[in-house]
Amino acid sequence: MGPGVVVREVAFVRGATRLAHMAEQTLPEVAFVGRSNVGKSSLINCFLGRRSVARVSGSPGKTREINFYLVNGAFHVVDLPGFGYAKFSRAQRNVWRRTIARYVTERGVLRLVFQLIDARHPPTALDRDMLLLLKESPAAHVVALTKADKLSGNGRQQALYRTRRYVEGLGLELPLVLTSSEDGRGRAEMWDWVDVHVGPHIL
Ligand SMILES: Nc1nc2c(ncn2[C@@H]2O[C@H](COP(=O)(O)OP(=O)(O)O)[C@@H](O)[C@H]2O)c(=O)[nH]1
Ligand SMILES: [Mg+2]
Repeated sequence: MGPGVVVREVAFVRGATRLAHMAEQTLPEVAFVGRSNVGKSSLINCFLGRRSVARVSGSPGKTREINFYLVNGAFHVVDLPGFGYAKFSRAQRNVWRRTIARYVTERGVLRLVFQLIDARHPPTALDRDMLLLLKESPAAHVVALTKADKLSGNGRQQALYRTRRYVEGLGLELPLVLTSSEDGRGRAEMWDWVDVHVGPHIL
C-alpha cells in the first residue's frame, strides 16, 4: 500500500475509562500507545489522513480514556494513553497501568500496537516499561519514532541506531519506523504493517 492510501471513513466510537466500557470485540484493533506529548494524536490523524480525528493537545495529559475509532467499518484504531500522568496520584497511575496492561495482554482482537517514542530523545523509563509490557502481548509490536522532521538525516540514522540498540538490550527485536506527522514520513510503512498483521485489502 503506497503513500496514496485513502481512508474513506472514520467514526469515533467511544472513549472508555475501564475495560468493561470498551467496544465489543468484533473487529480487529490497531492501537497507538505512547507517553503524552510524544505526538500520538498527530500521528493518528496523519495515519488516517484526517486533520482532527484525535485531538492534538497543547496541554498534554488531560485525557485518560481509551478512544476507539472505526475505520472504513473494517477495524478499530485505538488511542491508548501511556503511563506517566504527572497530574494523577500514584494510586491512580497504578490503576491505569493495570488497565493498559490488561488491555494489551488480554484483548483478543488486538492485532498490532504502534508504540511511539520521540525520535529526538533516548527512550525514557516509561518507554522501557511499555516495551517490556508489550513483550507480554500477543499482538504485533512496531516502534514508531515520532517527530523525525525535527532531526537531520544524520540525526534520524542515529535515532534508529540508538533505539535499535536499546530495544535489543531488552531482549526484543522490533521493527522501527521513522515517522513525522509534519511531512507524512513513515505513513506508508505503517500501513504496510497493518496489511501484514490485520490483513490486506482492509481498506
Ligand atoms: N515537528 C513536529 N511536531 C509534532 C509532530 N507530532 C506532534 N508534534 C507536536 O507535538 C505536540 C504534541 O502533539 P500531540 O499529537 O498532541 O501529542 P500527544 O500528547 O502524544 O497526543 C504538538 O505541539 C504537536 O504539534 C511531528 O511529527 N513533528
Ligand atoms: Mg493526544
